[in-house]
Amino acid sequence: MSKRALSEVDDTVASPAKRLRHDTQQLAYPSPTSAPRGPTPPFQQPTQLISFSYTPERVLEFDDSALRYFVQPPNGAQLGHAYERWNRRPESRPRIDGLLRAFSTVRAKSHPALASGPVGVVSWRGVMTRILTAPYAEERDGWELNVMSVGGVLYFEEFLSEARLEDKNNLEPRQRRQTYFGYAFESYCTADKPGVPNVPQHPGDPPGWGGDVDTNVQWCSVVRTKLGDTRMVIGGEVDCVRDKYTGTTDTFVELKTSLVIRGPQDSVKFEKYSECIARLLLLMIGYRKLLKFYMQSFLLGVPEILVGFRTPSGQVTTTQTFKTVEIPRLVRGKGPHAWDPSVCFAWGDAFLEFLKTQIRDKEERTVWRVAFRPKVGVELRVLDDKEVEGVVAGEERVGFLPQWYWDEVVTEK
Ligand code: 0WD
Ligand code: CA
Repeated sequence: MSKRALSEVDDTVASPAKRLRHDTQQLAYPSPTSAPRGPTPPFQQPTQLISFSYTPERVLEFDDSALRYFVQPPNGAQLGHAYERWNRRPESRPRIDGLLRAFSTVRAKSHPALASGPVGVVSWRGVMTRILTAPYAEERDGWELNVMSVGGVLYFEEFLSEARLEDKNNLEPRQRRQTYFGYAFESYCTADKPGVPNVPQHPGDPPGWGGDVDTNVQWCSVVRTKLGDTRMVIGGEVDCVRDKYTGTTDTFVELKTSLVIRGPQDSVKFEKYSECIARLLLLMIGYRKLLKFYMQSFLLGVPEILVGFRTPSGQVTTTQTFKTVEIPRLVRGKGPHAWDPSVCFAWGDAFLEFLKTQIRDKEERTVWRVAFRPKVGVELRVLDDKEVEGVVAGEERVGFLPQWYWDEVVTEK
């Protein structure tokens, strides 16, 4: 307490950033194993606001040119195929810009789904996934988030230090290859048109290969949803749609791969016994990974997750589809590693309320940093001028918000 009081004494002399420099606020995670007290904050079914594509040149277009359709992958697909032809987008700072362009566009059109009330949070889906699953994070899963609050809206952007960026760009060859397996699975499972099997493009391409992997190309959906009292605009990458694109999230499919350690043919024997299947899948995928799969898809309203089980060398041995909303039931009460999504939603709601309380009435150019400490909780602090410079990184920005967006929201007020 005395420490806090001290740092508040020099209020009069310092800028807000300096004033709060040593002032760290903390919020502990709830117990991951006991059900949250009180009612679980409701999570509203996501409504799509807009979609967009990134072209091979990584240009954002408000069209569905990058949208893919689900096709059944061939038996025994080899995920190492065309590894050497992978057009790999280098890791850069994960910026919020694309999502802001989409948000700005739907606001300009006065989208009816935005009429129900003010938006409280704008974030990429991957960031929200990590926030909500934080009570279950393992020791090595620490990370940092940058937050700004402008005109009552909280903006989130993951913070990657130079060192972390470097690590991500210099993956061990083995890890790189495993990352590629995931993209190759997407290639086998998707086509340009519904129901039309992929035709090989290169000599030597195996049947069903959907084309070489280009990680520049992505199709993204931006949805509106609400957690507790907070309306949120969330954007994320969607792998493909099943049969047809309806302009809603109803036909979205998330594709995943998972390593099988035991004989996948076992699953056939258990097919009739749903309990056995559930246990087997849990063993094969792992509790924590299944929580990530679930939350990632749930947040964007993706109803189906298709998992391709692969051998260590990258051969798909079997696939299994999950209905996203049914996943929590597979896990409920299944031992000490079970998780409960209501813990995540109660935590997410508490975290957002914590931010709103702490950030109230502060200078809007302020950038906040939240450190997620596994098994402990979060720490919130204000960045000093030097740190903000690091966030701006010599680009035309106010904090992490692009200048054009800042001008747009500031002139609006
Ligand atoms: O540059 C970066 N470090 C990242 C950029 C990290 C994570 C995401 N992004 C970008 C995405 O490319 C997209 O444009 O942010 C936008 C929104 O993504 P999201 O949907 O919020 O991200 P997330 O849920 O974390 O990941 C979705 C997919 C992944 O699928 P799997 O099945 O592995 O979860 O985005 C892909 C990947 O296919 N993805 C990436 N693509 C290129 N570079 C990266 C990355 N670093 N990370 C995830
Ligand atoms: Ca995926």
